[in-house]
Amino acid sequence: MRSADAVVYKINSLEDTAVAGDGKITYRECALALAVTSPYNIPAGRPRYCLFDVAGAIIMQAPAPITIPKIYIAGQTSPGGIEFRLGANYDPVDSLIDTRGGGDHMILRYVRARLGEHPTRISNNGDSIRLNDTSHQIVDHVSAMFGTDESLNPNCRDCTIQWSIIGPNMCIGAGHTSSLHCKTFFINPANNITIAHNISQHGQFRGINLGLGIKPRVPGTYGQADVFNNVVYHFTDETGVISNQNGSAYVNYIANVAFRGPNDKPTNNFFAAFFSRDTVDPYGYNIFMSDNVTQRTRVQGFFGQTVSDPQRSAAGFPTAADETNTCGVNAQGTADCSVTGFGVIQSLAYAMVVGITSRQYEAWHITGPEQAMRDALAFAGADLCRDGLCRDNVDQMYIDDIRSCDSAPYLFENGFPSVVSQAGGYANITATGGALADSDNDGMPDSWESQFTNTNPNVWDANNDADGDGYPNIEEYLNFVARDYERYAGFIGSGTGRVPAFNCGRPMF
Ligand SMILES: [Ca+2]
Ligand SMILES: [Ca+2]
Ligand SMILES: [Ca+2]
Ligand SMILES: [Ca+2]
Repeated sequence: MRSADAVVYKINSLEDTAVAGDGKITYRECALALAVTSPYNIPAGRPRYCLFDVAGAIIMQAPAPITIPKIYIAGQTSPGGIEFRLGANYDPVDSLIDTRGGGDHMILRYVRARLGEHPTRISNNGDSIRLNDTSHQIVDHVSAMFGTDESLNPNCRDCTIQWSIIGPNMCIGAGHTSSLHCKTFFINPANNITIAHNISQHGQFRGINLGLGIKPRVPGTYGQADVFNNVVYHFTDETGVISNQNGSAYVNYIANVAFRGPNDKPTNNFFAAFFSRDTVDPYGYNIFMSDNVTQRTRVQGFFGQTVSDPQRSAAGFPTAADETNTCGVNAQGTADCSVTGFGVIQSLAYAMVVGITSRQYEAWHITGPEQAMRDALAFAGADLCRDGLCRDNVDQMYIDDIRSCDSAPYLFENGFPSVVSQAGGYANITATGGALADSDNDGMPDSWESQFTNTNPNVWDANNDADGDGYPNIEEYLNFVARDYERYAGFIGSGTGRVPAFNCGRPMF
């Protein structure tokens, strides 16, 4: 994030209030970049770091749209963890964490955003997290659940969604205008987006629903997404969709795992489905697909399999789509209808959007699908706090549920949930300690600053970068707390533990 005039909010209260001189520093004050005068002065309108000296639920009572750019919400600093929820006075209902027009450059790490039902406050905007027409967004190790519109709804450019747990929604009579709205992860529109190592789970539609481009759309628009090493579990109708509603779609779909759950149906349910509405959408597709394990596809050697299964196409066309109008792309990124249908898919060359001429990742970033599932089950979600690992009861229950294929506990036995209490409840968070001594209020504890010659525990030096590596001192600290030095690259390929049998033992579609 790095900015010479950034400020540090050391959030010391779980309340959703904003009073400059009350001695409480709140999430709302940090999100909105408001002035604080006590216990120390913070000027308004600045790039900012939101650190947490408290643990527990922040119950939002009104929208807190992030419209001032540059914010690093550092859940890893909490002694026990932070969970955002919807408050009883929040009316009309909107999202919990929300960057919108202007709120560019956000890093959001290690928090839970769990909206919950609002049956008497009808709203179409009940997203746990929404990235709303913003750029340069990182969502890392977040648990985004219990939304009534979507649990995670990115509309962004140059953004990454990784190591997060997405869904389930609150689905039936939970407050959306539709009595059944169980649409979990909707990326629309987006460009230059990476979606990796996430778990998206338990819904009807929008397991991973990609609409690339821009809105309102213009001629010649296109967008790229790299979707790899994700786990998608239990979507009844729409496990994955790639649409061309907002532009031509360049997508690399690599080594993901999509399994059947207790209630699903093969009709229209593909990973991924191509959704193209005839000539309404004059855009094309360039899709690279490789090594995905889906409800219809096995990859030889994975999930204990030593021989090839009868394999069918992972991708398909829902009945509402027009296969003959699903076209390829030309060099300018517009539709080329000399190629149609499954011809838009290939497994030989990466899909690279116009202007990109070489791949921009290292091979070790991507594992095979079985290890990808093991890694996501081991590390996804808000699993780290200041004082150590802290995966909460909710994330743990859902991880156990996938590992065991619904045997313990058997979620969604009676269909999709209406209230949080049917879906595992909220987090039980216990603080593991209080604020660490930080004499100069720059967010870096005395004990940490004292270890280094480049930081001074008695001088406010959060934005300095004496070692010249591009990361200001405060980010060196935040990344230290997140243990990026051992975890960031070390996650990939190192996950252990049980993975379920192919398709959770259910027959191939
Ligand atoms: Ca205050
Ligand atoms: Ca300090
Ligand atoms: Ca200092
Ligand atoms: Ca540095």
